[in-house]
Amino acid sequence: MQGKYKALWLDENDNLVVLDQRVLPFEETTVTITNAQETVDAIENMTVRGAGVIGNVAAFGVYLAARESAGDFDRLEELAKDIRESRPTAVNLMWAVDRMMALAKKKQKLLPANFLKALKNEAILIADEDCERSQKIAEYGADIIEEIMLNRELDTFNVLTHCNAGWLAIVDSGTALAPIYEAQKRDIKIHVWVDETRPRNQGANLTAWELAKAGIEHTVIADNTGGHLMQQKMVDMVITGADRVAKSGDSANKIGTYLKALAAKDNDVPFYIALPASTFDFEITDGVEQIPIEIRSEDEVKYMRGLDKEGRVQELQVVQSQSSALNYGFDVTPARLITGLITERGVCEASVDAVSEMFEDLI
Ligand code: RUB
Repeated sequence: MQGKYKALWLDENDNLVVLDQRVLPFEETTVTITNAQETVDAIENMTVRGAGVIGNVAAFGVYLAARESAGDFDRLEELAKDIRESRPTAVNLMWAVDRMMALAKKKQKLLPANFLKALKNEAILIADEDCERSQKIAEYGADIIEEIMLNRELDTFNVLTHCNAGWLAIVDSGTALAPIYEAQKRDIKIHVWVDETRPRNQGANLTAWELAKAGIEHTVIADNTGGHLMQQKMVDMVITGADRVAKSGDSANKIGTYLKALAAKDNDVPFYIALPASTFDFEITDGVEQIPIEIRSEDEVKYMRGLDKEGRVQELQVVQSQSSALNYGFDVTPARLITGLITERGVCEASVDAVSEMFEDLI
């Protein structure tokens, strides 16, 4: 079923095909995106999610928007703006749209066919670069795992992760899961504690699915379990992805990440964020104050989807109708709780000085 990348690819008509992440792990189906509005819908309704892949879909979305606006540059700018605003927290979305539109501006005098080709190639280049970044993150992260194993003479390495930051979230092996895939390649005995990640269960539904496919040992836990496991010395490292990271290292990630970082600090468990440079927002230094946090529909808290005993996918209401619910999508983990940032350029301390030094050319 899959094409060039595992989570998304172009079909023979140059439409974008994506794995439908809303129905995994119970169904493996795809959705075909043919224009800007369908791009916006797929990002908003979380057919695709995860900071990196949102950026890739947005980049291809700008290409589709250019095709649709047929030489009308003002129209293209409007459509690109709609795509850019489809979700507020993951900064890869804005980064990818801005990069595509910067190219579009430069190339707008080209013949229509050449203009489209340039945009398509740029979207492919972004995805190709993400694959390379992901592989670098894999290697730097696996080095840390190896080092901790050696120092502590561990037989099995236990990692805890929150949400999904695997190849469904960034092509083609993820951020937080990339070092885990690399550790498997290096024959390290690894076991993953998978936070279920309410309300949308990206851990239980997506991370567990990815790990099972790769044959990596894992156990799904209720979100509140991590602290207890850390007290019992059952977690050697926490790694998560991120949706936006300030210049200080303050990191926004799926709601609940902050609580894991607090528990990790209290128990001396190393807590790492894995991210490509495109997830930094160098414009801001105070993540808690400045990163916009998405508030999603209360229905995501009030309803849950799963298989019934007959094997049919059902959605069940789990909160009485009279109660309201509040659904913040993300929280911010302050830099002081983060052991290090695993990036494609190496492992960086979570501080303004270290980030500014490593990414000087991008700031
Ligand atoms: C996704 C989420 C992921 C990061 C990691 O939230 O918080 O942990 O996006 O992504 P949602 P990446 O499911 O609401 O999009 O792998 O790009 O670091």
